[in-house]
Amino acid sequence: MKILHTSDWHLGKKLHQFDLLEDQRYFLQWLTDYINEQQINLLLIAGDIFDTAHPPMGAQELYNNFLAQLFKANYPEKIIITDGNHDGRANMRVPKSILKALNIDVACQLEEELDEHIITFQSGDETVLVGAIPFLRDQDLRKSVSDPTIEPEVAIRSGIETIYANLAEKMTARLAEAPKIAMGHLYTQGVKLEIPETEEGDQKVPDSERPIQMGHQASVNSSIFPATFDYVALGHIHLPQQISGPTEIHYSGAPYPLSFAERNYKSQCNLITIKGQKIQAIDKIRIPVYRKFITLKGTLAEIKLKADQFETFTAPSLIEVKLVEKDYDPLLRSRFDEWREEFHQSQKHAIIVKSSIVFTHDSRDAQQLFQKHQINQQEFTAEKVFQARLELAVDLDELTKKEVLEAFFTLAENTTKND
Ligand SMILES: [Mn+2]
Repeated sequence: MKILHTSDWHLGKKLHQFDLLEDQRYFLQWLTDYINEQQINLLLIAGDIFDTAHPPMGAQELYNNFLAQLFKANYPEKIIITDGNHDGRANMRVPKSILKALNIDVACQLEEELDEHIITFQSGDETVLVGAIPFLRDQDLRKSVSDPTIEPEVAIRSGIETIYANLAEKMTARLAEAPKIAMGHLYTQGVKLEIPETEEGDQKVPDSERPIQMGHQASVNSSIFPATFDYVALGHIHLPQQISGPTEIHYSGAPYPLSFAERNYKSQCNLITIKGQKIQAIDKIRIPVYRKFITLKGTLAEIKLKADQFETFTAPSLIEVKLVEKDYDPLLRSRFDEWREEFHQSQKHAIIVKSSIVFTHDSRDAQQLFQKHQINQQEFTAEKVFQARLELAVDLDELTKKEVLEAFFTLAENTTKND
């Protein structure tokens, strides 16, 4: 039996007003072809199919056409979907009964009986059990811990742990000898949010990405997934990776970059092959690159030189420009805009979708202000300024500050800067 694990499609996502729908269409076409060529029996999607609770029409159409296309084909025989923190529950719930008739199971909220989350899937003479747990929201978890003196994060963690422990027990009771797969959409401790190397030598994913990926949920220790599970199919983290723990715990990662910070991720799906009641192999299946995401940093003169040097993939590359000039120049923005206009008219292989300007020797009054708040001017970003201001807010407690900051990061991510 062949099982494919994917997650975090974020259909409907825009990158600084640039619609990624074509990137998503390209991936779904590849996925449809791959599933049928390889005769995949079961497809697992571990949350965040959509980017928002109310995705644009184009994204919904793309998703519906994808499901319809798969339904007409022989493979997969079944699809199991869990809800992520970005998916709106109502949106996922409405078609649940229709999807069920098409052999598509959707877990969009925690049911009273955990048994309802266990799906028995049979293909030929092989059977697997899948425990499909959606993104667990605070209200799902608060029920299980009634002691008000317990810290919310501790209560959430122990709530999640209890759910997976009970799920393992119930799956064993259902069919002890069958291979067992647990699904989830959550943040696990020890997860890597960093990429090994980038073109500019940046080693880290910017801080701004962390709170978004973590959501409002406490992170769990990988030890909450007992060895009863043969494989844990996770979503929520966009960098594909295996988590060390009692069993095979994997994030499939997002199938394409969703921000410039993710430009060097190598996107994949995980292929799980089961033979004779056991997992025989877990393979990383590379997803073809539709386009390159490129960050260019330097003076306007340097950017102009660099901008003409990329190879073309299936679609034009998307470029983020970080202009860094020494001395303050009030005309730089208009000079850059002019050149960008020319650049877009003169070629078809790249599109500049984001830009920012930093003056390292800026001597205007702003300098004093930012020095006072200990912001290094080279790191002068809206996020840093907001963070510094928030630190001065004596009337807010730490938890509120954390929540306000997360909300700001989410807004900042969705807002076009300097355009
Ligand atoms: Mn998520």
